[in-house]
Amino acid sequence: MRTDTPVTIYRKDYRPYPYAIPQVALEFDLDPDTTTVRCTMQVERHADAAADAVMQLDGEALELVSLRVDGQAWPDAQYSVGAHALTLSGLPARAEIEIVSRCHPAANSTLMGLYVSGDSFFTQCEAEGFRRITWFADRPDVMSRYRVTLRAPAAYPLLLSNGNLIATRQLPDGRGEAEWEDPFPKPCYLFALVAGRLTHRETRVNTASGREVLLQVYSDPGSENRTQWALDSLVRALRWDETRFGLELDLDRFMVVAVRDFNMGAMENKGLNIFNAAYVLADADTATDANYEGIESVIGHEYFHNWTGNRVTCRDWFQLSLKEGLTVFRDQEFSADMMARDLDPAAAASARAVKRIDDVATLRAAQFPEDAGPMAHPIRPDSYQEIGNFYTATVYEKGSEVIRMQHTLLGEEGFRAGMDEYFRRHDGQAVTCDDFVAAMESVYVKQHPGRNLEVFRNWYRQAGTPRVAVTLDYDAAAQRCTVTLAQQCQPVGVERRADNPAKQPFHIPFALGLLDRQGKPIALRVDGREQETALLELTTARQQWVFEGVPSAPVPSLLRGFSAPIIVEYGWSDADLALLSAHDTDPFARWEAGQELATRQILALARLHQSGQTLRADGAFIDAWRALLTDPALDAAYRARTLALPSEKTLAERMAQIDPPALAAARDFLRAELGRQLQAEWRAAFDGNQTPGEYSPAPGPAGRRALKNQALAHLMAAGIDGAQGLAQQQYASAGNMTDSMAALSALLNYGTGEAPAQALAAFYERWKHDPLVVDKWFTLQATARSATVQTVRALMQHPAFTLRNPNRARALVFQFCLNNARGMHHADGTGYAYWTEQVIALDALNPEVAARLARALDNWSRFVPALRQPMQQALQAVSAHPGLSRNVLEITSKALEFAAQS
Ligand code: B3K
Ligand code: ZN
Repeated sequence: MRTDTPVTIYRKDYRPYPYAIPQVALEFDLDPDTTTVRCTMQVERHADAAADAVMQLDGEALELVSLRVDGQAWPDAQYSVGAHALTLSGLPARAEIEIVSRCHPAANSTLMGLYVSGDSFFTQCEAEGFRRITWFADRPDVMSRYRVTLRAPAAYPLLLSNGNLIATRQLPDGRGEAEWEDPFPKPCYLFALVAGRLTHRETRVNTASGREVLLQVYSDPGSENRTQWALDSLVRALRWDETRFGLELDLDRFMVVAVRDFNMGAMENKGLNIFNAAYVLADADTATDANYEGIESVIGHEYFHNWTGNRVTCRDWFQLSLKEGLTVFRDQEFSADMMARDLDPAAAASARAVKRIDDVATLRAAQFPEDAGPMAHPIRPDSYQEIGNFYTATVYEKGSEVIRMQHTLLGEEGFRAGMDEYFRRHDGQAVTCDDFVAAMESVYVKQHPGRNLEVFRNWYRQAGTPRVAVTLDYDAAAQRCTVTLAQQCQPVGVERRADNPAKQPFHIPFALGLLDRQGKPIALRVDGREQETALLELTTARQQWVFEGVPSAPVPSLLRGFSAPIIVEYGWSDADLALLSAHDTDPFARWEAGQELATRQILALARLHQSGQTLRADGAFIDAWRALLTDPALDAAYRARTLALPSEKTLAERMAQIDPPALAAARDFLRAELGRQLQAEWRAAFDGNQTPGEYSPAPGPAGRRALKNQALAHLMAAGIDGAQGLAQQQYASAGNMTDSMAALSALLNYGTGEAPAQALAAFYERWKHDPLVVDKWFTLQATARSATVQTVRALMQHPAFTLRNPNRARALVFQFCLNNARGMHHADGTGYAYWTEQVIALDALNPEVAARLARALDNWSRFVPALRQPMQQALQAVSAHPGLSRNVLEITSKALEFAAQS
C-alpha cells in the first residue's frame, strides 16, 4: 500500500488480459495470525495473444510458499516476485498453476482482503482487495468459476463462501471444513468468505418462476432480534426486482452477513453480501427512522447488484458507474415504490416526491461541490491513481441521475425494453458504459426516428455541472410564450489542464410547466396534445421553444422533478417564488421554489453578518414559511422537507467566497426567527404530530416524527418558554430512537443549564454496550453547535473511542471535519492541524478510509482569504508526509494542483 511514485492509469490504455482463467480452486487454512491459501487456476492463453505473453498476477502483502505449473515446481528463471506482482513467463498455452501463499488477517488493519473483526474472519475484495488474498489477475474482465474449501479451528464453526454449500466435515485434527461452489463465473472482486461464530435468521420464499430459495441474515450472537427488518427488506427487494424488471434471484441461497468493522456500507459478493452492521441491525429502541430507511435501501442496492453488477459486470474500473449509477437508480426507485405503496394517487405522488427531494438534496450537498472542485471527474473517469478514490458521489449519485435521464427520455416502458435488451446482449459479460447506452439507444431510435443518444454520451465524457440559463418572452397580443434555454459548463478538475479539448453541449431533458398569476397551471400544447408539463430536449448550446395559446404572462416552473443534474439560472422575483412555493402542482418544483427563497434570505443575512450589521428576517419569507407550515393539504413528511432550510454545504456553493461562520450565523438566526415568529404554528405541529402506540418505521409515522421534531428544534432554537421542558419530557418518555435522538440533539444544541450534560451522560450510560448507539452519541457531540477542536480531542480520549473501527472514526472525526463547518474553520488553523494529524494517523492503519477524510479540504481555494492559506498549508503538510499511501496522496496533490479559482 505504501507507495513510491504515484502512477496514473488511463482508460485509453485498456488491453484485454492475455489469458482466460475459467476455473479457480481456493483452499484456506484459516488462522488469525497466519492463513495459508492454495490457489489452483486453470489458465488458457487467448488465441489472439502472443505465444510469449507473460502472465502478470497481482499480489500485495503476501508471502510466497510455493509455485507449481502442471504439478512441477516452476523454474526460478521463469518467474519473479515484486511488491505488487508475480510475473510468469514461458507458460504453455494451457496450464494448471498452483500458488501457495500466506497472509496475516489479524494484523490487517486496511480491512481490504482477508481480515479479522471481533472473533470472525471476513473479506472485502472490491476493487482490488483479492490481490491481498492470493496472486491473481485482479481485474473485473477475468471471470472464473470458483470452488472454495475452508478449514478452520473449532472456534469458527460457521464457514461461508459464495454459491452453494457442497459438503461439510470434521477433520481429524478437530478443525471443521466446508466446501462451496459458485455456479456463475465471476470476477475475483465478487469473491467472499466469512468464518466465525454468528447467529442468523432465515426465511424461504418462492421466486416468480416457483423456485424455492433460502434467504439468510447473519450477525453477532445476541443481535438476532435486530435482523427482522433487514430480512423483510430483502424479501421486498426480491419481489420488486421481479415485478419492476422481470429479474429473478438466480441462486438457491442468498446470504447477508453483518460485520462491525467495514470500510463502507456493504458489498454485493455473489450470494454472500457482506454488510456494515449499521445497515443491517435495527429495532425501535436503537435505530432511527433514517436507519430503517437506509437499511431497506442498502439491502435493495446490494441485492439489485446481483443483476446489475454481477451477472453483467464492468470491463474495467473506469466503467464503475455502469453498475453503480444503474444500481443506485434502481435502489432509489425501489425506495420510492416502497414509500408510495398502498397510498392513493395524490399521497403516492407526495411520497415519491419526498424521496426525490432527499436524493436531490444529497446530490447537491455532496456531488455538486465535488463536480466543481479538484476531484471533479466524468461519471466514467478517464484516469485515476487509486481506484478506491473513485467510489464517489459523482460515479454513484450523478451516475444515477444520468440513468434517470435515460429513463425520462425513453419513458418507463422504453427504459424497461432497453434493460431487457441490455441483458439479452450482455448477460454473463464484462462490459462498458457505452454498451449500456447502446442498448438504450436501440429503443430510443425506434421511438424518435432520426435522433440518437450521441450528444447524450457527453454525460459520460465530461465532468462539471452544466448551467442552463432560461429566458421567457411573452407576447400578450399573440398569447405566445417563447422559452429559450442556453447551456454552458466550464472546465473543472483535470479538465483545466491546458491540453484538454473544448467542452461539448449535453443532451438535457428539461421538464417545464407554466403557472398563471393565480398559481393555476396553464395547459401546454406539445405535439398536438395538451399537457401540464412539457419535456424539452436541449441538445445544443442554445434552443428555443414556442408555446401558443398562453392567455396571460406566466410564471415558469422549471426543471420539474429535477429532470437533469444541472443548475438553472432564471431571474424569478421573490413574489414569483412565493407563488410557486404555495401553488406549484409539481411537488418537487414547489419544494425547490421554497428552497430558493430560503437561500436568498440566508445569503442576504450572511452579507449583513459580514458587514457587521443587524440581522433582520424578511416578513414575506416568514409568511411563505407560515403558509407551508399551516397548509392542510400537505402531508407531514413533505411539509417537513419544505420547511427544512437548505444545508450549509448547498448554501456554500452559492457563495463567491465561502465564509462558514457567516453562513452558520445567518442560518442560526433565521431558524430562531422562524421559531419565534411562528411559535404557535410550530407548537401546533409539535402537538398534532405525536405518534403514540407501537413504533412503526412506515413513511406515515416517520413523516409525522420528522415534522414534530423539526417543530421542537425551532422552538428550542428560539428559546421559547417551556420548549426545554418539552424536549426533556420527550427525552424521558421516548418510545423510539428517533424521538430520543431528536430530543437529545435539541437539548445539546439549544439547551441551557445542567439538562444537556445530564441527558448526554444518561444516554451513554444506557447504551454503552451497543456500538451503533455509541456511534450516534459521538456524532451528536461532533456535530453540536458548541463542538470545538478541543472538545473533539477530549472525546478521542474517551475509552470507547478508537480510530481502528471505521464507524467510530466516522462518527467522531469525520463528522467534525466534514460536517461541522463552524467548529472546523478558524483562521488560527487549529481545525486544519487536527485534520492533518488524523489523516496521517488513519492513513497508517487504513488508507481507503483515510482518503475519505482527506477530502475535507478539497475546496480550500474557494473559501475566504483568511482560511485559504492555513488550509493550503495543511494540505501541503499531509502531502509531504513520508510514506503516505497513494490513496491520500492522490487526494491532497489534486487538491493542491487543481484548486478552483475563487
Ligand atoms: N460495490 C461496493 C463498493 C465497494 C467499494 C470498495 N472501495 C458497494 C456498493 O456500491 O454496493
Ligand atoms: Zn453499489
